[in-house]
This record gives sequence, C-alpha cells and structure tokens, in this order.
Amino acid sequence: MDQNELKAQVSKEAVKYIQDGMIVGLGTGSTVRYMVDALGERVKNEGLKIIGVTTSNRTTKQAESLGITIKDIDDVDHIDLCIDGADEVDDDFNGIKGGGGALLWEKIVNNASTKKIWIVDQSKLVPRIGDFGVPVEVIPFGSQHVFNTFEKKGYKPVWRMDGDHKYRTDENNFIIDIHLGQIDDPHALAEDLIHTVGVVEHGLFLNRVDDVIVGRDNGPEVLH
Ligand code: ABF
Repeated sequence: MDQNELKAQVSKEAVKYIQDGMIVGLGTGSTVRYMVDALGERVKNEGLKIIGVTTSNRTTKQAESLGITIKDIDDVDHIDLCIDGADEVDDDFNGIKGGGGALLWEKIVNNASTKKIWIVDQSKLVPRIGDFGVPVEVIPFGSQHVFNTFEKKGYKPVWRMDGDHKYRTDENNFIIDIHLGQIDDPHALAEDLIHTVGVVEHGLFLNRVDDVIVGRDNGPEVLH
C-alpha cells in the first residue's frame, strides 16, 4: 500500500472509536484530512451526532464543509476523544508534532481531551525522536533574540517560511524549527524550551497519547 492508502486505512479505523453524542477533538495534517472525510461520511450516512473541536482553521473549514458541527474549545467543558496526526512517534510514545504548523492549538486540545489517539503511517515510527525538527512557536516580539539563543545553544534553528515571509500560525505567531538530531532526553529539552522567554509552545508531545493507530500493509495496528 502507498502512504495515502495507509493514511486512509488508519483514518477509517480511528473513526470507529467515535460514538454518538461525543465531543471530538479533530487534529490537523494530511492523515487527519482523511479522517475528517471519513467522519463526514458517518455524519451524512448514519446521522452521527457529534460536536467537533478543531486544532486549526483549515480543519474547521474542511469539517464544516462536510456538515460536522464545530464548537470553539471554550464553548465545551471537556473533549471525550481527540484524534490527531504526528510527525514522529518513538517506542515510549514520545511524539513530535507541528510539522503542519498547528502544534499550539493541537496541544491545547490534547490537554483538554480524555482519550487521545494518533493516526500515523508506519514511516512515522522511530526508535528515538528528533530527526524531524522540533517546531517551536514564538511570539513575533523578540523572536530574533529567541532564535539567537537557540543558535548559541547549538539547536540549529531555522525560521519556518511561507514563501518569502515567515510562516504565521493561526495565532499569528512565528515558528522556529530546531534540529538536534535524535534527542537523548526529550523531557529536559521540553523544559528548556518552555522556559525560554518568548516561546509559546513546542512540538514535543510527551506522555500525551493513549493509542497510536499505525497503517500497515496487512491492516491497521493499534499500539497501546
Ligand atoms: C499534525 O499531524 C501535525 O502536528 C503533524 O505535523 C501532522 C502530521 O501530518 P501528516 O499526517 O500530514 O503526516 O498533528
């Protein structure tokens, strides 16, 4: 199976977890795009009644176009289940997210969710995270100083670009991708990043997932 078939496969498996009446966190990324399509099919064909809370404007647009009811996260008191993608997942369920630029809203929705599921194709599974750069969301004011600090620390920072301009997140912040290679102590790095003045959030998702559904040629594999 090619990567898109694997994404579609895990997406179909994930929507089986969604039950009538649930408040569901809807992630961001190309795999989640398949999942939202599959969810839209269930809403249309089965009359499934759910409320979606999204992690990006683009997921909101897609979900609403499919007739999925969307509410703002501050208009619900909890989220039953969050289904999201990931850029890398290691054997300890440490993940890197944010390749799609939505890490801040993703982590906020993740934090408010009772059950968290990631849907990935098998290329995302790694023995140790870090080869995929860690996205760091920073407010624009003083962001060059944050960049310089990362450079001095040897984090090999790169501005996330959108054409000739710095990429802007849905919160209108910048993203600096840092490249440390395989990370020996993700928790220590997470602590360092979140305590760097000007940093809003980072893409290290540690102890933040319950099940990872992996696309396989012989069928989806659910890792707990
Ligand atoms: C999202 O899923 C992002 O955090 C991450 O970048 C993306 C993975 O994207 P894809 O499914 O397109 O590989 O949650």
